[in-house]
Amino acid sequence: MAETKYTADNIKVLKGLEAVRKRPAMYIGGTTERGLHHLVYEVVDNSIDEALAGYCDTITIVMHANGSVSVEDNGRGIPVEKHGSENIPAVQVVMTVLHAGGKFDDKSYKVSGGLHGVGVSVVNALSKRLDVEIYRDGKVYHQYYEIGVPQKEIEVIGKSTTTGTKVTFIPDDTIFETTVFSFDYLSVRLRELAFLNKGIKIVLKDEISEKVHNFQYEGGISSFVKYLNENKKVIFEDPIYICGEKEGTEFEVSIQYNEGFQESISSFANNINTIEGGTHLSGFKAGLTRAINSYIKIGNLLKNEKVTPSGSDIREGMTAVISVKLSDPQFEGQTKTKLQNSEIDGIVSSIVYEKLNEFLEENPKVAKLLAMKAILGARSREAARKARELTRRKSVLESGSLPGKLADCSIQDPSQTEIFLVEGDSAGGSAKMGRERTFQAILPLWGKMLNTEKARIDKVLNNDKIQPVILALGAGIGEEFDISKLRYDKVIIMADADVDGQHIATLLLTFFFRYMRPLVEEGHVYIAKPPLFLVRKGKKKHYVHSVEERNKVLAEVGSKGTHVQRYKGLGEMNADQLWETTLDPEKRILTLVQIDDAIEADRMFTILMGDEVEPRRKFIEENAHYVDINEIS
Ligand code: 0RA
Repeated sequence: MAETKYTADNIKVLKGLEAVRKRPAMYIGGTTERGLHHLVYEVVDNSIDEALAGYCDTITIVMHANGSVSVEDNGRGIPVEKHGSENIPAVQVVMTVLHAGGKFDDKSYKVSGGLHGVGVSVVNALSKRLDVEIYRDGKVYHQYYEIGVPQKEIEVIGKSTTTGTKVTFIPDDTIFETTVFSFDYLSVRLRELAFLNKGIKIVLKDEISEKVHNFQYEGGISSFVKYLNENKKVIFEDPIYICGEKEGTEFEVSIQYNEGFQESISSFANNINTIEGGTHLSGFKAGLTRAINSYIKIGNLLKNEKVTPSGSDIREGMTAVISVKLSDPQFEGQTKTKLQNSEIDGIVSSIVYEKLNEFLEENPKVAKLLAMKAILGARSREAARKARELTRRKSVLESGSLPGKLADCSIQDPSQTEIFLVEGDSAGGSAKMGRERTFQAILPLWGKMLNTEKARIDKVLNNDKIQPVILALGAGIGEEFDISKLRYDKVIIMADADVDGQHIATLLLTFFFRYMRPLVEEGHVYIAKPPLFLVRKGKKKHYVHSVEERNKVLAEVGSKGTHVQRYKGLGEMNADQLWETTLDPEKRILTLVQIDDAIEADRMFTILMGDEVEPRRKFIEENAHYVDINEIS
């Protein structure tokens, strides 16, 4: 851009982009895989805004073979004429000025604002190269940038019969830890966006694998709820759908109940998944509790029952998606995903109360079901409370008692210690002998582990397989789970690599996810990976963890005089071998259990542990990466 004069504005622009490159985490949350994918969402958000303004119905995202990604929409096209008093095309302002986004179109609020709404200029600043093509006024316009800086003036490169915008960018590999996009990662969020913005067609294509996903849901968030409940037995077929508008805030919710006991509410504000909840969530809960309880009262359904349903009784077995769109969202909390706007609480609770009352009046069958379920929930809560009191008396906190089978470690400082949950008594015995007892504790598990997906909390608390785990960890469960009381830093599941072992591992993970979620979210849960084979040649021993690795080692050492032993289970290893392969921090392989996306993980556990068998088989065949397992040593 030899022609450009460095006006004060230009310098400001360069300063802005420089700030983004210096501290990318401030703008996109980080430079890991998550931050990388955030770039795509940022560009897509602009197209979603164009769609919500009513000008666009299709967004196509393509992962190209050269590692770039393009996002194309059929909206009006970003304006190309000179912007305001500045001598720069509007599109260049959008691409280079922080937060310029849709600012010159203030008729509608920018729904994608907030967490993601940093603007496409941030994507530009963090891209090795970004190309924008605009289809408008019968022409195709083009301009490109390198690390945010325009490389030429915008120019007309052809004719067009349509309108729209296409942004293609290739992330800067000096900024990001990885620049490889994941189809599955993108797919989860794009599907979510299609649910949240009913009718919009979102297409995701991968040029390399030739995979294509098409998302378009005329049912919007009701389709979302059905998707989440896909493999659960629902107690009524059509989700309840409620929406309303008040003081410029739009709110909608879809509710369906299943035969389970979990409460699962996914909340969104301006399309952002508010993991930490906030005022829209509290407003929804308040409105729901009030509506159901007033229905129960008016119908005198409680008769002479002593307990009144609480909010959580009413939400037992409920799957819901709530979505609010507001003009000036404020976020707080650790991950800035908690909606803060105080006015939203009252707005949402009054919409929900009013509209749910109408629904209950018009749908007496479903209304009765919900009321009865709530009353039943209240009764079992009472039972659970009694059970808990019993357990608490027995618990570590009060009596200091630890489970009989636990071989505890001697160090007291929980940040230094680990506990192995070991499948089977014989492996448990070897582990007890082979461990380093100062910091490693062993708890053998035996028999049939309870499927906590299908049990109420009182049953979980009293289960003789689960109770030792709760007592050993020492941090309680459910709403009373307190991670600061955790007795070990690492909780390591050690099971055989066969189907039974995987089943036990999954049951334990389900239990942790449902009843000790912070344990998983804060990265305390690991899976030990015992070797599958021992390849021995002379005195040299190689423990290997897969068939491929075995073949590689065999090729390296040569087959003559080589002996291969296959381990069928942990029980076949003696104490020394167990130490060498699976316990020794220097040599073992541990996989950290990580939750990338709580909504998808929730669905996954439902499928893995829920009622229906066929979807589970299909799911395991297809994928299981939402509890993403990253290998660390
Ligand atoms: C402001 C005004 C107009 C279009 C857009 C923004 C726009 C931005 C993006 C970003 C991605 N796709 C987009 N599509 C449109 C149009 C103003 C007019 O034509 O009157």
